[in-house]
Amino acid sequence: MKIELMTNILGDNDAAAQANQEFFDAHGILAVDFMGSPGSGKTSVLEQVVRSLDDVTIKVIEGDVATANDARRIEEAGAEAFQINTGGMCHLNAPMITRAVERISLAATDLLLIENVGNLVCPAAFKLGAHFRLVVSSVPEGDDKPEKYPVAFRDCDGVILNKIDLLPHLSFDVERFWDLCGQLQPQAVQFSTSCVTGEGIAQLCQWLRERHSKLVSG
Ligand SMILES: Nc1nc2c(ncn2[C@@H]2O[C@H](COP(=O)(O)OP(=O)(O)O)[C@@H](O)[C@H]2O)c(=O)[nH]1
Ligand SMILES: [Mg+2]
Repeated sequence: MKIELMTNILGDNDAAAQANQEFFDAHGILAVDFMGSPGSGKTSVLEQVVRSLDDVTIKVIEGDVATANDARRIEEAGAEAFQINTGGMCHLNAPMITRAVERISLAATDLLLIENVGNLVCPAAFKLGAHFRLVVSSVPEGDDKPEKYPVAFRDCDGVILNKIDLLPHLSFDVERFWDLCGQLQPQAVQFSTSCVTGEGIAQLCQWLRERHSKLVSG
Protein backbone atom coordinates (compact mmCIF):
# COMPACT_ATOMS: atom_id res chain seq x y z
CA MET A 1 0.00 0.00 0.00
CA LYS A 2 2.80 2.40 0.88
CA ILE A 3 4.45 1.78 -2.45
CA GLU A 4 1.17 2.40 -4.29
CA LEU A 5 0.72 5.70 -2.50
CA MET A 6 4.23 6.81 -3.42
CA THR A 7 3.60 5.80 -7.03
CA ASN A 8 0.47 7.95 -7.08
CA ILE A 9 2.27 10.93 -5.61
CA LEU A 10 5.00 10.70 -8.24
CA GLY A 11 2.39 10.11 -10.98
CA ASP A 12 0.49 13.27 -9.97
CA ASN A 13 3.75 15.18 -9.84
CA ASP A 14 4.78 13.99 -13.30
CA ALA A 15 1.43 15.09 -14.76
CA ALA A 16 1.86 18.57 -13.26
CA ALA A 17 5.45 18.68 -14.49
CA GLN A 18 4.29 17.81 -17.99
CA ALA A 19 1.70 20.62 -17.88
CA ASN A 20 4.35 23.06 -16.64
CA GLN A 21 6.67 22.16 -19.48
CA GLU A 22 3.88 22.55 -22.05
CA PHE A 23 3.20 26.02 -20.64
CA PHE A 24 6.91 26.95 -20.86
CA ASP A 25 7.13 25.59 -24.43
CA ALA A 26 4.05 27.52 -25.52
CA HIS A 27 5.51 30.77 -24.14
CA GLY A 28 9.08 30.26 -25.39
CA ILE A 29 10.45 30.21 -21.84
CA LEU A 30 13.49 28.06 -21.15
CA ALA A 31 13.13 26.63 -17.63
CA VAL A 32 16.15 25.24 -15.80
CA ASP A 33 16.13 23.48 -12.41
CA PHE A 34 19.31 24.00 -10.32
CA MET A 35 19.79 21.26 -7.73
CA GLY A 36 22.60 20.75 -5.23
CA SER A 37 23.66 20.61 -1.60
CA PRO A 38 23.06 23.55 0.74
CA GLY A 39 25.98 25.94 0.27
CA SER A 40 27.22 24.54 -3.05
CA GLY A 41 26.70 28.00 -4.54
CA LYS A 42 23.36 27.71 -6.34
CA THR A 43 22.27 31.26 -5.50
CA SER A 44 25.75 32.62 -6.22
CA VAL A 45 25.76 31.01 -9.68
CA LEU A 46 22.28 32.42 -10.38
CA GLU A 47 23.40 35.89 -9.25
CA GLN A 48 26.33 35.67 -11.68
CA VAL A 49 24.08 34.54 -14.53
CA VAL A 50 21.57 37.33 -13.86
CA ARG A 51 24.36 39.94 -13.81
CA SER A 52 26.01 38.56 -16.96
CA LEU A 53 22.89 38.08 -19.11
CA ASP A 54 21.65 41.62 -18.72
CA ASP A 55 20.12 41.63 -22.22
CA VAL A 56 17.94 38.58 -21.45
CA THR A 57 14.69 38.67 -19.45
CA ILE A 58 15.19 36.30 -16.52
CA LYS A 59 12.80 35.35 -13.73
CA VAL A 60 13.91 33.26 -10.79
CA ILE A 61 11.95 30.94 -8.50
CA GLU A 62 13.74 30.34 -5.22
CA GLY A 63 12.97 27.25 -3.16
CA ASP A 64 13.97 27.14 0.48
CA VAL A 65 12.68 25.58 3.66
CA ALA A 66 12.53 29.07 5.22
CA THR A 67 13.46 32.74 4.61
CA ALA A 68 13.41 34.95 1.53
CA ASN A 69 17.15 35.62 1.72
CA ASP A 70 17.97 34.11 -1.66
CA ALA A 71 15.13 35.91 -3.46
CA ARG A 72 16.47 39.19 -2.02
CA ARG A 73 19.96 38.39 -3.35
CA ILE A 74 18.57 37.66 -6.83
CA GLU A 75 16.56 40.90 -6.87
CA GLU A 76 19.69 42.82 -5.89
CA ALA A 77 21.43 41.16 -8.84
CA GLY A 78 18.68 42.52 -11.10
CA ALA A 79 16.02 39.86 -11.77
CA GLU A 80 12.51 39.47 -10.41
CA ALA A 81 12.44 36.60 -7.93
CA PHE A 82 9.62 34.62 -6.39
CA GLN A 83 10.32 32.81 -3.12
CA ILE A 84 8.69 29.49 -2.26
CA ASN A 85 9.07 28.44 1.37
CA THR A 86 8.40 24.74 1.58
CA GLY A 87 7.91 24.84 5.36
CA GLY A 88 10.05 21.78 6.00
CA MET A 89 9.80 19.90 2.73
CA CYS A 90 13.23 19.05 1.37
CA HIS A 91 12.42 19.61 -2.32
CA LEU A 92 10.21 21.57 -4.68
CA ASN A 93 7.48 19.76 -6.58
CA ALA A 94 5.69 20.50 -9.85
CA PRO A 95 2.43 21.86 -8.31
CA MET A 96 4.50 24.40 -6.33
CA ILE A 97 5.94 25.63 -9.63
CA THR A 98 2.46 25.75 -11.21
CA ARG A 99 1.23 27.97 -8.36
CA ALA A 100 4.32 30.19 -8.51
CA VAL A 101 3.97 30.61 -12.27
CA GLU A 102 0.35 31.77 -11.78
CA ARG A 103 1.58 34.52 -9.49
CA ILE A 104 4.52 35.92 -11.44
CA SER A 105 4.31 37.78 -14.69
CA LEU A 106 6.16 35.75 -17.29
CA ALA A 107 5.33 38.03 -20.22
CA ALA A 108 8.33 38.33 -22.53
CA THR A 109 10.39 36.11 -20.24
CA ASP A 110 13.27 34.21 -21.87
CA LEU A 111 14.65 32.22 -18.95
CA LEU A 112 13.02 30.86 -15.81
CA LEU A 113 15.73 29.72 -13.42
CA ILE A 114 14.59 27.59 -10.49
CA GLU A 115 16.77 27.11 -7.41
CA ASN A 116 15.66 23.88 -5.78
CA VAL A 117 15.86 23.31 -2.03
CA GLY A 118 19.44 22.52 -0.99
CA ASN A 119 19.54 18.72 -0.95
CA LEU A 120 21.24 16.11 -3.14
CA VAL A 121 18.64 13.38 -2.64
CA CYS A 122 14.98 14.40 -2.69
CA PRO A 123 14.81 17.00 -5.51
CA ALA A 124 16.01 14.38 -8.00
CA ALA A 125 12.79 12.38 -7.54
CA PHE A 126 10.44 15.27 -8.32
CA LYS A 127 10.49 16.66 -11.85
CA LEU A 128 9.31 20.27 -12.05
CA GLY A 129 8.69 20.59 -15.78
CA ALA A 130 12.00 22.32 -16.40
CA HIS A 131 13.66 21.64 -19.76
CA PHE A 132 16.99 20.98 -18.10
CA ARG A 133 18.26 20.00 -14.67
CA LEU A 134 21.72 21.10 -13.60
CA VAL A 135 23.46 19.87 -10.46
CA VAL A 136 25.65 22.43 -8.69
CA SER A 137 28.42 20.64 -6.80
CA SER A 138 31.36 22.43 -5.18
CA VAL A 139 35.00 21.75 -4.45
CA PRO A 140 34.74 21.79 -0.61
CA GLU A 141 32.10 19.02 -0.75
CA GLY A 142 34.70 16.58 -2.06
CA ASP A 143 35.24 14.72 -5.32
CA ASP A 144 33.20 11.66 -4.29
CA LYS A 145 29.76 13.27 -4.35
CA PRO A 146 28.64 11.74 -7.68
CA GLU A 147 29.44 8.30 -6.28
CA LYS A 148 27.56 8.92 -3.03
CA TYR A 149 24.51 10.60 -4.57
CA PRO A 150 24.25 8.84 -7.93
CA VAL A 151 20.58 9.54 -8.62
CA ALA A 152 21.04 13.32 -8.80
CA PHE A 153 24.11 12.99 -11.02
CA ARG A 154 22.44 10.38 -13.25
CA ASP A 155 19.09 12.10 -13.67
CA CYS A 156 20.47 15.45 -14.78
CA ASP A 157 21.44 17.23 -17.98
CA GLY A 158 24.52 18.94 -16.68
CA VAL A 159 26.88 19.41 -13.76
CA ILE A 160 28.42 22.66 -12.56
CA LEU A 161 31.57 22.19 -10.48
CA ASN A 162 31.61 25.45 -8.51
CA LYS A 163 34.23 27.09 -6.22
CA ILE A 164 37.13 26.06 -8.46
CA ASP A 165 39.04 29.03 -7.00
CA LEU A 166 39.47 26.83 -3.89
CA LEU A 167 41.21 23.99 -5.77
CA PRO A 168 44.73 25.12 -4.72
CA HIS A 169 43.71 24.91 -1.05
CA LEU A 170 41.91 21.55 -0.94
CA SER A 171 42.68 18.05 -2.08
CA PHE A 172 40.07 17.53 -4.77
CA ASP A 173 40.74 15.22 -7.70
CA VAL A 174 39.09 17.02 -10.63
CA GLU A 175 39.70 14.16 -13.04
CA ARG A 176 38.10 11.65 -10.66
CA PHE A 177 35.07 13.92 -10.18
CA TRP A 178 34.43 14.27 -13.92
CA ASP A 179 35.08 10.57 -14.52
CA LEU A 180 32.40 9.67 -11.97
CA CYS A 181 30.00 12.19 -13.52
CA GLY A 182 30.69 10.80 -16.99
CA GLN A 183 30.06 7.24 -15.88
CA LEU A 184 26.69 8.17 -14.38
CA GLN A 185 25.49 10.45 -17.16
CA PRO A 186 27.70 10.55 -20.26
CA GLN A 187 25.44 13.12 -21.99
CA ALA A 188 25.64 15.70 -19.21
CA VAL A 189 27.21 19.03 -20.11
CA GLN A 190 30.07 19.99 -17.75
CA PHE A 191 30.88 23.44 -16.42
CA SER A 192 33.62 24.53 -14.01
CA THR A 193 32.86 27.83 -12.32
CA SER A 194 34.00 30.24 -9.66
CA CYS A 195 31.65 32.91 -8.42
CA VAL A 196 34.69 34.66 -6.89
CA THR A 197 36.79 35.01 -10.07
CA GLY A 198 33.89 34.67 -12.54
CA GLU A 199 35.67 31.83 -14.34
CA GLY A 200 33.32 29.58 -16.34
CA ILE A 201 30.25 31.79 -15.98
CA ALA A 202 30.47 32.94 -19.63
CA GLN A 203 30.36 29.32 -20.82
CA LEU A 204 27.29 28.60 -18.69
CA CYS A 205 25.58 31.76 -19.99
CA GLN A 206 26.41 30.85 -23.58
CA TRP A 207 24.89 27.40 -23.08
CA LEU A 208 21.70 28.96 -21.64
CA ARG A 209 21.49 31.37 -24.60
CA GLU A 210 21.92 28.54 -27.10
CA ARG A 211 19.31 26.34 -25.38
CA HIS A 212 16.84 29.24 -25.38
CA SER A 213 17.46 30.01 -29.07
CA LYS A 214 16.93 26.36 -29.92
CA LEU A 215 13.66 26.29 -27.95
CA VAL A 216 12.18 29.36 -29.63
CA SER A 217 13.35 28.40 -33.12
CA GLY A 218 11.60 25.01 -32.68
N1 LIG B 1 35.24 30.54 -2.69
C1 LIG B 1 34.02 30.50 -3.26
N2 LIG B 1 32.93 30.66 -2.49
C2 LIG B 1 31.71 30.60 -3.09
C3 LIG B 1 31.56 30.39 -4.48
N3 LIG B 1 30.24 30.35 -4.76
C4 LIG B 1 29.60 30.54 -3.61
N4 LIG B 1 30.47 30.72 -2.59
C5 LIG B 1 30.15 30.93 -1.17
O1 LIG B 1 29.52 29.74 -0.68
C6 LIG B 1 28.52 30.09 0.28
C7 LIG B 1 27.19 29.48 -0.12
O2 LIG B 1 26.77 30.08 -1.34
P1 LIG B 1 25.24 30.14 -1.78
O3 LIG B 1 25.22 30.74 -3.13
O4 LIG B 1 24.41 30.79 -0.72
O5 LIG B 1 24.90 28.59 -1.85
P2 LIG B 1 23.49 27.83 -1.99
O6 LIG B 1 23.08 27.44 -0.60
O7 LIG B 1 23.80 26.63 -2.81
O8 LIG B 1 22.54 28.76 -2.65
C8 LIG B 1 28.51 31.61 0.36
O9 LIG B 1 29.30 32.01 1.45
C9 LIG B 1 29.14 32.03 -0.96
O10 LIG B 1 29.77 33.29 -0.88
C10 LIG B 1 32.75 30.24 -5.28
O11 LIG B 1 32.73 30.03 -6.48
N5 LIG B 1 33.95 30.29 -4.59
MG1 LIG C 1 20.60 29.36 -2.12
